[in-house]
Formats: sequence, C-alpha cells, structure tokens
Amino acid sequence: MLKTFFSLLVCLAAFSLVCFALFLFYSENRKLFSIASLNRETNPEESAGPTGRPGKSLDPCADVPPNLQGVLQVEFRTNRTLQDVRNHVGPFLQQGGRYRPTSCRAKQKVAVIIPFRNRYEHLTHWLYYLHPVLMRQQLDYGVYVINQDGDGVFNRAKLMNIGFVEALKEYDYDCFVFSDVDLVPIDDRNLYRCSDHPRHLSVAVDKFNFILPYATIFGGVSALSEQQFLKVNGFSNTFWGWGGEDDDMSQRISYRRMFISRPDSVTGRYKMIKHKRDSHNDPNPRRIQKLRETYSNMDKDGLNSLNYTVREIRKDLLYTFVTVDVQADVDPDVSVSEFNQSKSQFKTSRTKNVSNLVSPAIHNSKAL
Ligand code: BGN
Repeated sequence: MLKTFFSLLVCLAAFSLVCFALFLFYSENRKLFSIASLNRETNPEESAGPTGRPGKSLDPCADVPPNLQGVLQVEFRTNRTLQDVRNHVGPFLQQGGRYRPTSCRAKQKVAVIIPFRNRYEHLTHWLYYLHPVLMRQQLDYGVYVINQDGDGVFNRAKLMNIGFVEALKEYDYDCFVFSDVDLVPIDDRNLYRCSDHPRHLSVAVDKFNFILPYATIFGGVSALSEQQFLKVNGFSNTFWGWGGEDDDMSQRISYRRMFISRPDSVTGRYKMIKHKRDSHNDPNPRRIQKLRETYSNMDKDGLNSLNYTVREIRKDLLYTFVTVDVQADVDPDVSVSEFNQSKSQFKTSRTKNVSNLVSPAIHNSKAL
C-alpha cells in the first residue's frame, strides 16, 4: 500500500517537473514562436540551410507572403543588446546573418548591405526588427555590414559598392538592398525585393513628416537587381562626406533609361533612429558640383574603378561584418587637431586635404 503511494508520489513529482520545464521553455521563447510559425510546414528536403542546396522540389513562395503583419510597433528606447537579438532570432539564422524559408523556394536571393561606422546601438535595433521582417517576407537573404576602417572621411556609396562585390563572392545573390543602419520600416508589407526598375523603399520617413522630400530622392533604403546595378556601373566612389551620392545614383538610373519604383506612402513608412551627426561625415561641399558631372563620370567612376582593401571579415550569427580600408582622406577636423600638435609638419598635408574638399560657393548650401 505504502509502496503504491510512494510510486504515485514520484510519478506526480516527475509530471510536475516536466510541466514546469515546459512552462519555462514556452514563456522564455514566446517571441520566438511567433517567428517559428513561419517555418511550420517543413519537410526534410527543405531543411538545407542557406549555405546548403535549396530544396529543388519546393514550390516558389507566394507573391504576397502569407505571414505578414502589416503595421508594426517599433520602439527604440528599450535597452537592447546584440545578445538579446541573438536569443530572439538566432535560432532561425545561419552564421553570417543568413536565412532561407523552409516551406517554399524564395523568389529572390537578397543581399542586404549596410554602410557602417561605429553605430552599434543602431545596428542592434535594426537587426532586432529587420530579421523577423525579412523572414516573414520569405526571402533567401544575407545581411552584410560594411564597416569603414579608421577615421577618414566617410564614403557611404563606396561602402555600398564594396558590399555588392563582397556579397557576390559568397553567394549568387540577384537583388541588393542598400539600407542606412538607422532606418527601420514600420510596415512589413514593404517588401525588401527588387522589381523591374530600381526601387526606393524609404518613401515616408518620420523625420520628413512621412512625406517624400523630393521626387528624385533615392537615399535611405533602396533596392537594385544585379543587372540594374551593373547597368549604372554601381554608385560613384568619389562622394566623400555627407550627401549627394544617392542623388548621383538617381541620375545614373535615369541616364540609363530606368525609372524609380516605390511602394505607396503608407506601406513605405519608416522610423529613423535619432542621433547626432557623425563625426568625419560633414556635408560634402563639392556635392552640388559633382551632381553636374554624373553623366560624364558615370562610365569611369563606379564598380569599374572600385579599389579597397578588406581588413577583416567576421561572421556573427546576425550578420557578416566586413571591415574595409576605403583609402579615405584624413578628415579636415582630424587635421586641425594634428595641426595643434605639430604645426610645421602639418602644413603641407592640410593644404592638400582642404583644397580637395572646399568649394566656397556651395559651402553653405542647406542640406535636408
Ligand atoms: C538631400 C541630399 C541627399 C539626402 C537627402 C535626404 C544633397 C545633394 C545636394 C542637394 N542631397 O539634400 O543626399 O539623402 O537630402 O537627407 O545634399
């Protein structure tokens, strides 16, 4: 009698333990399970990861991905760490920030390229929101953070060209989405895909009161297929500092008889993470003049003249981090501090750098 009672007690204890473990597991992974629903209808054939062979027998994914949520809650004030993001989305990713849907064959192979320097907090938010969005959009994608080494003048466009070349070395991508690290979409129906014409995705940014600032704008987030990008010879490599490189691309597109396609202004809404202007990225005083030269320069300034040195390629679960030397001039601000340290030695280099950058007539032109 006593023996039966004890056996019952042991069974009860074991059962409670299992229930408790299950409760813990589900409550810890609540968020993950909403993403996991994307992967429900898996079959063994499909389970090859992004680096494996895609399941050949899979049907193509639907034109409109079925699990989209529409308008999203996006909040940047929360303290978030990269480890939080790894816990949140990591189980669905392959090293290097790679993903491929398991229930269907993705329509496009997309490399998402982020020009970067020293904005880890923004990157954390970006990864936290974008990975689930890109997964729900059923893309076969990889995230490439192209990090400019050193303190030279920033060159966003050159970093994007480098992203294009480096991503293609890894995988047969057919679409390239170029995204600022501080821009997060607030509607997941804004598909990170390429279309018949180069596509501008960030059409309604909160910073600009959700309106398109001007008709030809192509900055923020944009998408070009491999063919479209090759047709315009990529971005210019010669826009140093802030502004104009996207307008130059916009002109390249029209000179090659393509149009800019866009989502509507509801779907194309974005939140921008607020921040102070980066150092070593002051408005480029030469940008207006340079925009007059797009037509004559575009065949010789771009992918075919790109040169850089890869310093390091680091694979995180959430992204591929490529650190590159873009052969940037020393920032004039840096030169000024050097000037204080060593006046005589400095004289020649400062003259060279400043004369490269300053065009007094447009120095005060107002940037958006
Ligand atoms: C424009 C910039 C773009 C930038 C948008 C939005 C220039 C060229 C001279 C007019 N263009 O003014 O590069 O993406 O603002 O910030 O500065």
